[in-house]
Amino acid sequence: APVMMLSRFRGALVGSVLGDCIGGEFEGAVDVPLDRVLQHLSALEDDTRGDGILQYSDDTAMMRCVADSLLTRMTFDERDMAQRFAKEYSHSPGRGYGSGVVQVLRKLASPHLKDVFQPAQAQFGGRGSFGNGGAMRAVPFALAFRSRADVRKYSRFGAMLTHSCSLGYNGAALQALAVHLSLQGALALPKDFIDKLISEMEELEKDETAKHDAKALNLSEFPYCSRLHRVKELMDKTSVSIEEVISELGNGIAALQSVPTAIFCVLYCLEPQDGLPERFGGLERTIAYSLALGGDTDTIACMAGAIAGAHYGIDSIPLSWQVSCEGVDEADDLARRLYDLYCLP
Ligand code: 8NA
Ligand code: MG
Ligand code: MG
Repeated sequence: APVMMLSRFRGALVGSVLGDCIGGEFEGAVDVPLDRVLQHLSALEDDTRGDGILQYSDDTAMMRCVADSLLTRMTFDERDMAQRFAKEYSHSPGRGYGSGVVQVLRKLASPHLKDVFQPAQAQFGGRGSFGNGGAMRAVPFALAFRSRADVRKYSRFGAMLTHSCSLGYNGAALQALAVHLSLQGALALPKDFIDKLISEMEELEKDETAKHDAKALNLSEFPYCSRLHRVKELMDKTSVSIEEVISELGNGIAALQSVPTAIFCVLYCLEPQDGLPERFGGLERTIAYSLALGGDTDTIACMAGAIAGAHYGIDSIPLSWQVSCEGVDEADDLARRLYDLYCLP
């Protein structure tokens, strides 16, 4: 049966929260044996375990601010969104925020701030953050806006509130565009899906600022395009090792080292893979595989979970996983309300 749009919306936000909560277990780990991942996942099915629910981190906390702001303002309002980030941080500072972004979040709390984009621009000696913090919270932009141009434009502005380096905000656009395409069923043709993302990123990376930022970081021009081409090469291989994925695509906290990686996880797990249980559906495979890469596991699983959830829909997500994670019901409610907004004429 075709996956209905509302199911895709719910799958996207719930998949994102699950990736964050379930992936938190291995955040920062260098080596994550698949055995340990599968153990962690089977513990979710055991309702006698009694060690409480898995908590969400900054990824979900900020995603909720983005969704709440878009729903309340019914469009992108940078001041409203900035205030929600600041308020959320001051209310729960212990959610595992990146070490740089907390300075921005403190400055955004000031009622005297004139330009809400300014604190982000002052980061890292004026170069701005290239972390994946803009990308990890970008999903609601794909659910709120119907046109691809709007998804692209507003996901970048939304990221610029904390990430002014083009590698940071273009990573957010890539994540939002991947979810946008997945919602439309584009993962049915994986090669087309990646080609569409490459042509989107060509547009964004031919910009002078993007070229300047890439050069300043010693990267070649069109850094996202070149990673996406590597994703394509890996898709063509008959077998791909974890080491290869990490060395070709990365698993770090930089957006460049995690957004293309998350996209690869989804594409690789469209089909059953050795080492992953046969009873797993595509979304379960995607989250399991994201964790096995190690590194920034909560954020990579969060981004991959959103893209996969938009493809497979809410019914592909085991209930035992959903009840094991904090914030799932709230994410489901946000998804339903974003769907109503999306459907407005
Ligand atoms: P951020 O903006 O603080 O960036 C993250 C880190 O990237 C910074 O702390 C720097 O180390 C580095 N960085 C970014 N830009 C530059 C630059 N221009 N020059 C030099 N270094 C730079 O925070 P963010 O929101 O992007 O971070 C997102 C990640 O942080 C997510 O993975 C999230 O889960 C969280 N995180 C938390 C922990 C933890 O221990 N709690 C660990 C990893 C990641
Ligand atoms: Mg996190
Ligand atoms: Mg993380």
